[in-house]
Amino acid sequence: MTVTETRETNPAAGDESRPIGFGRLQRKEDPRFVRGKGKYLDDIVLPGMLHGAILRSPVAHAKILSIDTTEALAHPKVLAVITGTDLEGLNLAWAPTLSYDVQAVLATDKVRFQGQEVAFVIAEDRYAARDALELIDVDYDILDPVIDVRKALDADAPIIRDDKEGKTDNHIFDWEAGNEAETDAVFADAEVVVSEEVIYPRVHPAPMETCGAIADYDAIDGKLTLYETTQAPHAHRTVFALVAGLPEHKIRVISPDIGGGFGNKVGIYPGYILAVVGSIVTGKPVKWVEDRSENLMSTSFARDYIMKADVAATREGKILAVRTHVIADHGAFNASANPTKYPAGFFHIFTGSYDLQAAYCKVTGVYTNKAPGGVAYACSFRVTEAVYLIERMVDVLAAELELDPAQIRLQNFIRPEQFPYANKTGWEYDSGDYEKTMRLALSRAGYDELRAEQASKRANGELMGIGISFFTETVGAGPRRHMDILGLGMADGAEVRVHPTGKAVVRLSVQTQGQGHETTFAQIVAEEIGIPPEDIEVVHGDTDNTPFGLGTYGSRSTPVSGGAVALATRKVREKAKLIAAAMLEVRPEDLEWEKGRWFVTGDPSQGKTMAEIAMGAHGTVELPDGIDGNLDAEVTYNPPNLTFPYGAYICVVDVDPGTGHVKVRRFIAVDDCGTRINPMIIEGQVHGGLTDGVGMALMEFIGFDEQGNCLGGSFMDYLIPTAMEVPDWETDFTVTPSPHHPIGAKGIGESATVGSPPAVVNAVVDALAPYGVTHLDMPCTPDRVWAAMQGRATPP
Ligand code: MCN
Ligand code: CUN
Repeated sequence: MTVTETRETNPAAGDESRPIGFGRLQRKEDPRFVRGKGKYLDDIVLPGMLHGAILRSPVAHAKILSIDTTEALAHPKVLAVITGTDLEGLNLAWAPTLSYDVQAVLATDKVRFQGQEVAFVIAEDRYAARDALELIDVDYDILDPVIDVRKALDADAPIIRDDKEGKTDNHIFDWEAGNEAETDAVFADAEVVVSEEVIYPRVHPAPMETCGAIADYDAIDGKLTLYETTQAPHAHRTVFALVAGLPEHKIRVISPDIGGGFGNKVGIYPGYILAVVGSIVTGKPVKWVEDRSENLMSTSFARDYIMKADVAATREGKILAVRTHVIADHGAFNASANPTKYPAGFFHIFTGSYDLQAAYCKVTGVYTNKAPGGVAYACSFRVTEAVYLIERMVDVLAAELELDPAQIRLQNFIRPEQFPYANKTGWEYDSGDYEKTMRLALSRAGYDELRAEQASKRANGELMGIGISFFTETVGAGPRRHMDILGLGMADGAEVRVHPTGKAVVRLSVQTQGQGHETTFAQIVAEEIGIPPEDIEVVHGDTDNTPFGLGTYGSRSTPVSGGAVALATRKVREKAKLIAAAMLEVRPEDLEWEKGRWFVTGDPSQGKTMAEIAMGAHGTVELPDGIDGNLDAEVTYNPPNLTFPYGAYICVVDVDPGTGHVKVRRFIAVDDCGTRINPMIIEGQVHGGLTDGVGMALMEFIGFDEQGNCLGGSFMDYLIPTAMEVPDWETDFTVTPSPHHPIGAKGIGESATVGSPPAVVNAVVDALAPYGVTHLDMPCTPDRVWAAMQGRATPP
């Protein structure tokens, strides 16, 4: 059954800071994680299992003249070496991407980025497979690479995708939102216009566990069991069925414990397909697990947007309109994982939290000789880029008008009575009280005292900065009518079963990567039918044992799957009512619900608990017509809209005037994700996301040299933050439930990663105001900060 209408009473209504289902519950999954008993992909060892390793291109752009595998095949422990030519014979050399492009599984004609997959060795052990890579001889004819995205569309730029018939440039798409003419008209009459080029550099999600797969193909019954590090097991199974031509019912995708995904584990990588081919070819299970450099150099990167933006305003600081043109670097294949109709993801929420008269954006996607990807790293489908742009631009405007950055935001917020609010690019924001959240953050920070402290420090030549960011997210894709990936509508299923003794199991289509679903989804069931969370088992990550759904990304698990779980559990509750009525020999209308129990109106002593009803459902009681003999229910939830969580962040930094080193001294984060299920898990999500934000703002960077060598290919060069670089987070919250979500919850998983980078950069720029600095691109490394203080161009 598909449910679209969901306006039921929100259980937290009337007591809006009450969490759901026992609230701050310790995570059910942690006993196994903290004792080292998690079962990750690389922990799985199957009998007779072989190991695969990938030979990768050392150069960014080259013709392949020849590949000689003779010596590798002669290695005593090597069973097979697969090249692109072998895959061509199986029609598998190219695979479709999630953006309707194709991507080389193994290169046949050319290599198009450093780190691209060229050959696959299968050997008895991982060491032998790795050693044999060095025995493969590839003859490359080096071509000029396209590295600078600004030159990718020049007439004389080398053509990267000459595999596509008739392709004569590196252009992928132009996509626009909003109304250009209306926006230009507002600009023409505006008193003040500020402009800036804002770059969100290429970064990488770098999860603790890299990507991998184990394929186990059984030639006798034609069944493929595929263990994968995936955030979306069901979508992967369908794509494998479509790509490899394997019957879908013969494919079982299992996603074991995942050591962090952050969007890195949404796509289907060549290594996964190669493990499958390897298992079919050798008749044995084949494991492939990438190392850190492979992960950083070849799997889905994030961002890489160059955004030229203008803001129109009045002299008093009323923001009237925003427009932007973005050049989006998608790398060598367009493999970004966004809903089909949105090639720039949800970037068109770049109007932010402000009530504008007009807005327009145009995004141009281009190919370069870099790794493919783009939609990853807690981005909520590129809301990261959108929030960074608008929150940086509001500060640019505030500086121009000499207005306080807190004041200018308060002055322009969408007001509570304007919700549901239709913005100028097509979104309907569900609910919000932005001023309340902002004022709470300002008071938690002691904003006025901070400004006073800053003034006295400045008088002493000390550099202190205060940065504000106020973000609105859009998370929880679908509805399916507007949103799909490769034609699969974005909805999610949930199934609840109550066993005869009153213990329950809930099966999900989404997949936790560390977010604590085993706890929070049990809490939703507990809230709805009163069974304690410890009596509820959460099953996920196995397509043979869970209902279909699109998976975990874009912070959609709670907004979509959480809705499915609440509604399925309410179906169980209604079914329980009919069964209880039969057991008590009364009419269902005469029953009333209290948590965990149906009782007779006016006679509370006459009632049945869920456990008694469950036994009744499976027992010998004569059940009413239309009620089958169980206490189970299933729902596919197609959300009517996305949810719009938001937050106010304030960052305080000190900059060393001698070295340009930035120290984050304080960070205040007030989030509103609607009804809160588990406050402790929410805080954990926010702490993690804030750490990401400090990392991106100050350290993380995937750069390339002119030849296309990746300069961020190891943790020696790609710097990620540790406890040393971050302060003690100061978090707080407001609660503005989503009016359309069954429990009023909005997503939280990506909010802090989305919202924090502009707060940090705004703080750094604020600290550098005495030097006349009005903008600085991330990452604000000491050399860049120091160069800005000298009035010099940003070093690369
Ligand atoms: N939650 C809650 N109350 C709410 C909203 C959420 O208690 N109102 C809880 C949820 O039930 C869930 C957690 O917070 O346990 C995150 O929920 P949600 O916002 O629905 O996000 P998802 O579960 O869909 O997680 C995806 C999101 C994304 S897209 C990225 S990227 C990211 C993130 O989560 N990757 C993560 N957080 C991560 N955290 C960890 N540890 N590891 C990752 O890979
Ligand atoms: Cu954009 S990263 Mo999360 O949606 O998996």
